[in-house]
Amino acid sequence: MPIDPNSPIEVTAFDWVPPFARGQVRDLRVRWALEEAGLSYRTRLISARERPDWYFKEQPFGQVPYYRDGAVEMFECAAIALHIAEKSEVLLPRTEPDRSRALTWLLAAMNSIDPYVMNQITCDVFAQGQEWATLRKPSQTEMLERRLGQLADALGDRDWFAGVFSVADILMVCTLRTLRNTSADIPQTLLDYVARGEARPAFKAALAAQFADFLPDPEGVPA
Ligand SMILES: N[C@@H](CCC(=O)N[C@@H](CS)C(=O)NCC(=O)O)C(=O)O
Repeated sequence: MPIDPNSPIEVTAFDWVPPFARGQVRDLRVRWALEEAGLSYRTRLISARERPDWYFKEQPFGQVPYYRDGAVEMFECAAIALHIAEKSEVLLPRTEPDRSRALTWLLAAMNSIDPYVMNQITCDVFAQGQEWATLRKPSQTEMLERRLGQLADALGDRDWFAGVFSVADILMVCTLRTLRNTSADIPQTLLDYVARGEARPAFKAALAAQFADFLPDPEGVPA
């Protein structure tokens, strides 16, 4: 679904991030949900380096994504994705038990997997080389890899966590693919799962749209 400057749906994203973060910023999850639901949207771009004061009145932490749709104003990518999912059966099954499975796995992605992934990224990328991160990393990696093994077992031979593709997979795939920037060992079942998500036309369109919104890297590194 193309970006439409007249769409009532507005997504706030950053106009620039360093090359390693491109394709990982969390507005991707919202864009992907909108693409799956067949809803057009427009973007409002803000600077990550000089975040305007007024923005903190909308998103208290100054983070992206932020979402507006008529009277609806939201932050937190999972809440926004769920709001979009309510508009489309493609994202949230209308019947049980698939619906409750989708909700369960959506929250599992954010509460049971994302914290371990973010801690790993902190050790491997943001705090790389710092003494505390070097000391923390072995036990952090062990905990993460144990959890990834359990997650792979839970998925088993299914394609998607709720049985059918759902909003839960958007959050889970996006969370897992950020591990590419880390040293964690990811079970093949989950690598295949991430590849299935990334092969969806809606994911590809969302990724291309996020890249298209970035200013060129000032150091000339290709995006
Ligand atoms: N819990 C928030 C986290 C949002 C978040 O971490 N956004 C990042 C970009 S992926 C950000 O804005 N980082 C800049 C900052 O934290 O100051 C969500 O899931 O939407």
